[in-house]
Amino acid sequence: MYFAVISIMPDMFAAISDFGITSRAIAQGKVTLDCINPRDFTSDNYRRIDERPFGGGPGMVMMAEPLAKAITQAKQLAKQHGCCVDSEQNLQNCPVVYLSPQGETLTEGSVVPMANYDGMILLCGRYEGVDERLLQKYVDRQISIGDYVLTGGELPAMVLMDSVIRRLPDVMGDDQSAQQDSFVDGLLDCPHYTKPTEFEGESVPDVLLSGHHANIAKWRFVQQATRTKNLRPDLWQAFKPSKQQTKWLTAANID
Ligand code: 9WO
Repeated sequence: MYFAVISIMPDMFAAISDFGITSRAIAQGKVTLDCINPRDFTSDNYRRIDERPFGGGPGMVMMAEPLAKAITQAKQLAKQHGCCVDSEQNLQNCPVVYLSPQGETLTEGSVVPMANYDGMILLCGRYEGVDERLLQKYVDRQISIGDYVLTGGELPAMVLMDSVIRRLPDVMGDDQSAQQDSFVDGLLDCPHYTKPTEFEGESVPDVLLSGHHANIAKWRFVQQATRTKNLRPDLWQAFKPSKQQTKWLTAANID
């Protein structure tokens, strides 16, 4: 899967390219990440990418032209990396996404289909924002990672890439773990335990040491259900249990 980030702080993305599972996915050629700096598309000596806002007000606004040229470069690179185009050479499955508090809120449900994109071009704003004309003409989707305002779109872009990359085939050590994580089945995660069996006087639930896989599966589901019902009633309301899960819920007196 191809990712391009448009950012005046490209070095931040070392967090994705140089560490952890995302770094391994890049090393294995499952993911390509290009960091494109709009400053490289300026024509003045000061490499200006921001200007005072028309109409006055605090701060600076990112200018449309350097961003437009950077996005155009990203689209070229996406095509070179095999992202599909239509008969008019327009990218078909590689949206330009602006990370913004005004965007649709990212959830595991919206992440799942993103793993089927050929690529994503992520526009990271700074200062007070981006010239509206650039957003209108070049941005396909706006995505928020939550109802708070940050100093830039780079961290949200990394959150989005991490959530998508971990869902790509064979990226996680055990494909199952990507599927079993919180939210995938609409529930919060169950508790996890590992060695030692005794920690500061606290032991491990016996069922997890029993080797009885059916009982372990039932215990883990009941834990998920209890946590979700107590902590996220909104998720619990929307959850549709299978026949087996309904039997387990009845036996555990959870409704
Ligand atoms: C700034 C702002 C202030 C008050 C109310 C809404 C606001 N939106 C923005 C905004 O979009 N700012 C741009 C991107 C430029 C400044 C840094 N940016 C940013 C993106 N801050 N916070 C985000 C963000 C992105 C995705 N999910 C959560 C926050």
